[in-house]
Amino acid sequence: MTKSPTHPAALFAVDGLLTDEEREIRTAVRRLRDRELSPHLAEWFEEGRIPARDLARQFGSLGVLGMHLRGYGCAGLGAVAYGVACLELEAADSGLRSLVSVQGSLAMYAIWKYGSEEQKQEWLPAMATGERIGCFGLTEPDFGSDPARMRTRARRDGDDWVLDGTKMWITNGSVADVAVVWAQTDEGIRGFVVPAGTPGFTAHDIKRKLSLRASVTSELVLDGVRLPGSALLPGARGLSGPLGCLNEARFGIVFGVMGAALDCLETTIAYAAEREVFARPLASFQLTQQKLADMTLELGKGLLLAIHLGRLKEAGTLTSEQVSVGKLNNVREALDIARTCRTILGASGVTLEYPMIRHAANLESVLTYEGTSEIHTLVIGRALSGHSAFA
Ligand code: TGC
Ligand code: FAD
Repeated sequence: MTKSPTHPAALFAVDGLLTDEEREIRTAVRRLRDRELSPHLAEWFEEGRIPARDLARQFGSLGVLGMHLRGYGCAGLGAVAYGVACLELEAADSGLRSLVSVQGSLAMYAIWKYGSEEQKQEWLPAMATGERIGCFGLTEPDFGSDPARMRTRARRDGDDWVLDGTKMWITNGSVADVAVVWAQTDEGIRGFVVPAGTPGFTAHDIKRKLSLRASVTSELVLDGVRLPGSALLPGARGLSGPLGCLNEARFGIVFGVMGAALDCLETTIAYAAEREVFARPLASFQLTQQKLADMTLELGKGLLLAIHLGRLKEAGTLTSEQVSVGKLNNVREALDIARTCRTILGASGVTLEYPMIRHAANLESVLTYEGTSEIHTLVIGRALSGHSAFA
């Protein structure tokens, strides 16, 4: 006997946990995804190139750039609404969600949270519309997990600052109009707003990536970059400045990766219903059903965790350790789901005709950036044991 299939998210009644406004945002982002993004995803990934400016303007028109920030042209929406938008974007491609995360949660957030009124007025409205693109330079060639040891240095020269150093693996780097750059100073780590045209500032694309191909990743070189005193972010002192921004972006990833997982699972369920092996639908075999059931459990738990963390964020009680719990769990499970879905498609699963190998390849970067899985494990371990494994 056959029954009509149930959608995986329906088993967890996730829809009922969202407000009408959050569902409307989901519909709007999904519409853009279906019409403007999905037809091009395989091509952008294969070519390793995206129309970043056009995309930024489209995301700006939709209102998702800095949508969780208040004022300066931003919508001031809740954390779950932002999360739902990340989920829908990452169901398209992690690289496109990254463009939005880096713009809104890293570059815009840094200026919004730590910037002067003048910096906010100058940059945020144009970044919210996507007219201007931002990047966030924390990682260096020798210091990724341990940014406290960064070598980039800013020294005072009269009223000016002069920056020297190299930042590596910077999303949106070579298409950015503005870079938020973190540097050592005599008073500890400070942040700077660096307009892309400043003499001594150059950005080069990193080539031959096999993950996050639909995303611009660059090296930033700062060679005697002279900035006025007004380029300093006055509100950020020490490593807590950049780490505060990372919390925002990591939160978006908790939701986002569930979008990649859901896209894989939906595609796989449809494929397994159609594909016949041994003269029966692939979906009718117990081993396939076990994979589908196990993946649905992890997807549902991940969605519930994301919404729970979102409600905590809206209540103002979310801790950075709780964000680590969400980032570690949901990225790990999404990657596992993408790989398992790939097996169900057999050889077809290794092509760009289907999304799983693309999502799986992308999720390898997501596992590493915004704090590797090992770093989040150690953050949780520190919370549980009281002992820091970093010191
Ligand atoms: P630690 O001694 O633990 O902390 C130094 C200061 O920072 C504060 N702090 C935080 N503040 C806000 N949010 C957090 N998550 C925080 N974690 C720590 C802490 O309270 C302290 O403040 P204060 O005032 O006492 O000075 O620092 P540590 O040197 O031991 O390092 C801790 C560790 C390893 C967890 C941290 O360095 C870390 O998270 N490393 C990972 C680096 C990372 O995630 N980089 C990401 C770069 S950006 C990116 O990848 C973008 S990808 C594109 C996309 O998002 O789509
Ligand atoms: P390392 O820090 O060298 O780590 C190597 C390995 O050692 C990892 O497995 C790590 O988990 C492990 N390790 C490190 N410390 C410990 C420890 N204490 N105990 C046990 N194991 C440990 N950065 C930005 O600043 N801005 C961006 O926009 C940005 N975008 C990115 C886009 C992409 C596509 C990628 C891949 C990266 C991006 N990054 C960005 C950089 C990213 O944040 C770093 O790659 C990440 O923080 C890890 O640093 P690393 O690559 O230097 O690895």
